[in-house]
Amino acid sequence: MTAPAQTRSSVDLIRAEEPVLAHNYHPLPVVVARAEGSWVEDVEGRRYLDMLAGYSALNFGHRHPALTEAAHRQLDRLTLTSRAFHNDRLAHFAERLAALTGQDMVLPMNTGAEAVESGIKVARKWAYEVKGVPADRATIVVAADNFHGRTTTIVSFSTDETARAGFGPFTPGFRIVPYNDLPALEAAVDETTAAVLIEPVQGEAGVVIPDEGYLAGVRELTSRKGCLFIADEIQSGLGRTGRTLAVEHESVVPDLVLLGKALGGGIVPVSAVVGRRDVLGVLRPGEHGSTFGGNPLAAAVGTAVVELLETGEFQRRATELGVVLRGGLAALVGKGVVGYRARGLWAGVDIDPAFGTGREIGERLMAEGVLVKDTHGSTIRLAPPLTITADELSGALAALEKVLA
Ligand code: IF1
Repeated sequence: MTAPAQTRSSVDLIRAEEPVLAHNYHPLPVVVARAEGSWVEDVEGRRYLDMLAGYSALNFGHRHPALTEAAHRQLDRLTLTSRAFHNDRLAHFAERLAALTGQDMVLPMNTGAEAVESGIKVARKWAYEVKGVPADRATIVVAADNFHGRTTTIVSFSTDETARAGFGPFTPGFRIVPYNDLPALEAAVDETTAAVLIEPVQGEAGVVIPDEGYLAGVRELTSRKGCLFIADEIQSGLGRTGRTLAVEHESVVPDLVLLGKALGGGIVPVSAVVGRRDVLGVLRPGEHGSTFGGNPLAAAVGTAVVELLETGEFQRRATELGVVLRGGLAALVGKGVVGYRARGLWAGVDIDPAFGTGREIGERLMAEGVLVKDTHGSTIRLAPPLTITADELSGALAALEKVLA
């Protein structure tokens, strides 16, 4: 922790943002200056338990020593080559990530939205070249209440008016069906369908977990109808739900898996499409790419992330601490909590509106030294680092009980 002391106060820094920073967020009024593990510290030295963990980008906590060490070591050797040349870190990263996810090939990108865009492009190309869909007729079936990112194409198939309104014209070629509804999916998939793209757990929608059998049903349906199953595991993957991938809860292997967030260890943006050779193999030189995708710093950090997940320790922690989380939330039902959905160390908690909006609960929790994020009015999202201790988690649940009392 050698950063120079910040000389401006939190209030000053928040005020300074207003005229110079685009207003596309409404953050809690905390200005973080340093962090370690599950804890962040603001410019005045107040400490907060981080129960959001960068929307799961910080699954291994802030500045996990194995990850910062990998980054430091790589910073001193090589940071960027572009894909015009090979770099000596990329093969190893791709091998280890493919092995971890049970897939053949990796397409490295940077952000989650880029992984989604890449998955869409690969699926369309596969539809034309392999499936034989007539040119420019490919469709992709998605779920209502999805969240896959912010690009123009991705918001084209969002059902959230705030995310969409004012950003048209939109990209055609998407069909939207209700989530967790296999008959609706069956009706929407036809001979033009390149892929079904879904989140195994819908994060932004409020940690919506489909019925048992849905993911296996999507796999069966897509295989039978001859289209791809693309799982967006950008938020649900890499340990969060107690498995490496959330689809493992139903022993499902998608054709393409989209990864991001935690793949960069909370240090650099790293995303990837991982998938079968006969699908990702449709890409040839010049057809897709990225200046930064697969850069050696990203590959070094990504490899260190894969190594952490190979131990199984974080998946186990998510499962075990998930029991603590669900127990604590169950005890609050009827005492300000209307209901909750949880899988692993990840929960959407519906607050009784009589007790305050999600935002107000977030502000009150902040005063108690706990940081969370609200979604859709009266729901708060809990997704602490998988490194959190049972005591820290119990402390956060006690703080929630206190602010609801
Ligand atoms: C924001 C939520 C989390 C994602 C899934 C792709 C992406 C995301 C399943 C795109 C990104 C983010 C981005 C952030 C808020 C956020 C979010 F509230 F919308 F649901 F995490 F909880 N697929 N999720 O969840 O990844 O391009 O951002 O790297 O946009 O404000 P990205």
